[in-house]
Amino acid sequence: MKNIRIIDIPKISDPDGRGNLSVLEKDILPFTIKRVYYLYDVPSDSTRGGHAHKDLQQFLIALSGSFDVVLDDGKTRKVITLNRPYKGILIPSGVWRELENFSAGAVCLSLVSETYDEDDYIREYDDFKTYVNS
Ligand code: T46
Repeated sequence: MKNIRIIDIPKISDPDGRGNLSVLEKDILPFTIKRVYYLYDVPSDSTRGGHAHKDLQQFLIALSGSFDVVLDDGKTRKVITLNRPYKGILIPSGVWRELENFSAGAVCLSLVSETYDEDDYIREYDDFKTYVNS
């Protein structure tokens, strides 16, 4: 499948039992972060996403709870469950994504390579198939 990667985020466990700290520094992601947003209070029967991006690259982390990320590059479809705050998924441009099965209290942090631009979205699956096959 297209260059989708799970990336481990360095985790620093406190030696005195004060919990964990994870940090994303430059060079972990292959893009400069231009925007950050997060999804929360998503009902368990709701789906987010349901589109692809022409240029935007994205890194998703389940900061809390869990959810499934359905990924489709026009040829193959796969599902990755995110449920750890020290692992994220890198989604390149040109990949259809749907986020579903949100657990109670799930928070999805999204770090992205572009500012918001509705023209970068492909929101119809048939248009996506045409786009990837052209
Ligand atoms: C993605 C998934 C994981 C803004 O005004 N600015 C923003 O930066 C964003 C992301 C959205 N919006 C507006 C546009 C819509 O009126 O917020 C509304 C909901 O956006 P959307 O339907 O695109 O939300 P999701 O959760 O389906 O998709 C979002 C991102 O748009 C998308 O890039 O990959 O989260």
